[in-house]
Amino acid sequence: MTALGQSAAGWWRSAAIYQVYIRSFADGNGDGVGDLAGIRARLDYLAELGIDAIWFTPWYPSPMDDGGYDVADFREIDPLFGTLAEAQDLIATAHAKGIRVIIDIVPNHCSDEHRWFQDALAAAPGSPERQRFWFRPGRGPDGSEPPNNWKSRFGGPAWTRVPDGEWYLHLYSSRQPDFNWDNQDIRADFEDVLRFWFDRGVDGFRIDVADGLVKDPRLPDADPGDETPFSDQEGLHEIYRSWRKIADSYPGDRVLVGEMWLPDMSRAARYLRRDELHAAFNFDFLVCPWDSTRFRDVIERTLLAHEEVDAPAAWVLSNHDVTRHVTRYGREGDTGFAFADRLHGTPVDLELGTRRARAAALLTLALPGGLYVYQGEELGLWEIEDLPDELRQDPVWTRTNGADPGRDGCRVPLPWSGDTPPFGFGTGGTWLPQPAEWRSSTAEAQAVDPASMLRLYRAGLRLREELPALGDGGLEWLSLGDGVLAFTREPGFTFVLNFSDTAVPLPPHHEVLLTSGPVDGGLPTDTAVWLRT
Ligand code: TEU
Repeated sequence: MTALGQSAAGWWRSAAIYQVYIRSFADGNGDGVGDLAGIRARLDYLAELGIDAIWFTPWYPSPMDDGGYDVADFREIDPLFGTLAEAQDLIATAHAKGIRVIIDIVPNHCSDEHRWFQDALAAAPGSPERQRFWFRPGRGPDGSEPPNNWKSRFGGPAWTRVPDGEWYLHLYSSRQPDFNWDNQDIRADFEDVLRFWFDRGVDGFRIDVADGLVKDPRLPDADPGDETPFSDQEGLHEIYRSWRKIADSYPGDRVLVGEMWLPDMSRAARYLRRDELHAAFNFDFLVCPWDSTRFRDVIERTLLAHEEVDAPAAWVLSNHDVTRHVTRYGREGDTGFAFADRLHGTPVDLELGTRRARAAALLTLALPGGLYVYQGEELGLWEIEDLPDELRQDPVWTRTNGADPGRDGCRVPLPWSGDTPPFGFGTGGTWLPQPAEWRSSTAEAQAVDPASMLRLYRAGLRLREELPALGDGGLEWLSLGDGVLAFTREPGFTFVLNFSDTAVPLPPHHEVLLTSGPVDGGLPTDTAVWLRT
């Protein structure tokens, strides 16, 4: 493949995509917040890492109530991050280095500072301006109760009342009003936003809350945990079919990736039919506890569901919403993931978590399909659970009155170099404090340490490019005993991960290609190996 060459099957079917959470990646102007200039200066690091594409979390103008997922203007760049000219330059520079660019689009809601919401507030109940959102009268004799019982995913009610007595719906913070997708203005505007960015060279979109745009128009009460009136509604498919037509009308394989936390994988796969989205994150894999049977089950179910619609799986271990997996895997007992309280405060064995994270990285890189790497996972960063409360910025923290610590702990600015904070993040401070222990986690320190997480990711990504067996395709399970997850891929590749308590012998092979930890004779507990067979 040339720099941005198209493989016959579509680059996205096997892509390794690196998630840049802009505020925390690299700071180019010394204000303590990551920005486009910082990213531009670090593109060579990403090229050397060996990823195929970058996904940028929202870079649009925003009051940053939800880290930019509260968008005030979908066609501009927030001055905190840079300018539209810089964004275009960044896209072009990434392309020149053989890296594609995916950006976040947030169609479920906007910021309360978006012009359309401001217009809606200024307009009267029943006006066309209000119909772009979900404004409703309240319940109870004086309308002082919300129109229904829906809860915000950040805690508290999903409704907020405005001075004239109406309420508006927000599935996230009260500063993120939900759009009404039955309204033609919304549909037309988002189609135009897609074109705006495709025209500027982006290779695709990661669609935020992709399952949530369409609501049951009756807005019925829902039982706790039942999201059916506002998730996975049939009307969504028509929206994504029209988006797919737009993507397909551009040259060079533009892609749509859905962010959907759906309980039923076969329902999620329906969005991946030929004329809808190209891919969707596999969150069942992310939440899977550290157990060989559970992993095998989720991998099998994923591959089956995706095969039915001929879509590639998209494996993911971490993102900016969940506890970093070094920490999750370092917990005794439940290493899965629950949003409820993030198991905050549960003791963590970072050495154990790191060993498992290394094995999980080799698993993810070896599976059929594409994968996502969340910035910092290649450095083996762990969740920062002891941030001072007064510095926490995630609305989850305030809206749950501290019951849920929120997501700031996985968003701490990256350590690049040096022995003390800000560890080369920028010339100023950092918007969240970095721990002193990150001294040995910097990209600089890890680049020269052959045993580091960074070197493991680099080696794995490079081999994944080179070995025809990896990326898109299928796998055959191999039975190597209880607690051992093993499979082969053609031609000539075997993967083994030992979840059991005792070392296991390696199956017959020609060559050990890569291991997540020391292997002498047998494969130790929580260790993975790639074999040429
Ligand atoms: O997240 C969607 C979502 O519902 C969860 O991942 C959410 O973060 C979690 O329930 C909170 O506890 C997406 C984005 O990834 C997230 O960062 C945004 O906050 C959210 O949408 C709203 O735009």
